[in-house]
Amino acid sequence: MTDADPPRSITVLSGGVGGARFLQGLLRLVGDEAEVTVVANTADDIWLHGLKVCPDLDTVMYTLGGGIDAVRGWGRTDESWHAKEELAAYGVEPSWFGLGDRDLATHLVRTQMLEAGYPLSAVTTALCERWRPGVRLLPMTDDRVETHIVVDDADEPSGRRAVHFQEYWVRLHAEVPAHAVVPVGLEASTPGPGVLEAITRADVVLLPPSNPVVSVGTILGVPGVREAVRTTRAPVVGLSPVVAGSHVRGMAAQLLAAIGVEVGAAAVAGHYGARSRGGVVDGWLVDTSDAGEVAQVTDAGIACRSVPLMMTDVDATAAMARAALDLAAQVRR
Ligand code: FO1
Repeated sequence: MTDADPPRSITVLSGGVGGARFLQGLLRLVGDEAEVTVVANTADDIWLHGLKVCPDLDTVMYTLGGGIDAVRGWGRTDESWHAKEELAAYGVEPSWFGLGDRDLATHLVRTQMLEAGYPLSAVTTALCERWRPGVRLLPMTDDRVETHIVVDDADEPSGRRAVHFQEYWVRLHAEVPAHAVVPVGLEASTPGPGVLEAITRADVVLLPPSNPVVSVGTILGVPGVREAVRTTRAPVVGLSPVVAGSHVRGMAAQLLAAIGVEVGAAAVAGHYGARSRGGVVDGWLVDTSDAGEVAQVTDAGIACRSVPLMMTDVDATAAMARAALDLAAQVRR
């Protein structure tokens, strides 16, 4: 943390695995010096076997609450899969989604509360009573939004069909071309309780190395959110999810291609755009392997530094968080 007045409130727009890993480092760095609010993507959510599954909310909650399976990066540690096996034995589809027995309890509690009339934000607060993630975890919206991906399908007259994001990622392993990303319900959604205030009242807003299309991009697509990020008094700093031309993990490369954005650290910064030119970021961190792209980012009106961005452990992510807050302090002046 720089000697300048350290931020008291930090808001992070996060997806799942990548965002959660970064948040571990941020919390290690700021400890209880700052309140961290996470606005999480909910368009990966899926209704499955009558249950509402919220992968990004749960990944942040489990990772910061100590329940995550660190190898998978999602779902619960010490997991078993008996319910999944039994469903498959009945021939119940989808059988491709990894529904763990411990994880199932979260979806049962969530679905019961939703059916009792509680909004997703209230459900998330209730679940966090148990996990105590050390952040305020806010769904980007309480409305139903689901990302669908348009892929090739020879059986369709149009030659294409839309599949739920989870089918694209989990069943198809993002190995087929994504022709379009369709965030169903996004335009009709409204920001969840506390979301806009968390952005406009923050001392710093961070865009972690989450998927810029289906995670951060979707959060920015909730009507009102992009405007709040563009106009907040807080400096906005992002960390590149692309390192040396690769997304490291996940499917950012495939989805950037679907929206016609090059898979590069500077290209993603350009996609977000400089706030001074109508975009959403003031600062951007690229990995040391992409130091050659710093000038391109700076030319786009975005302050840029190259630092190690591989999230190998919490020390590494804490160093990334420190670099992001230092850059935020620099651009604030
Ligand atoms: N990812 C997989 O690759 N395979 C799975 O079977 C799987 C199941 C799963 C269950 C609950 C959950 O919260 C996440 C799960 N994920 C699985 C990860 C999930 O698809 C991604 O983390 C996000 O949707 C993308 O960020």
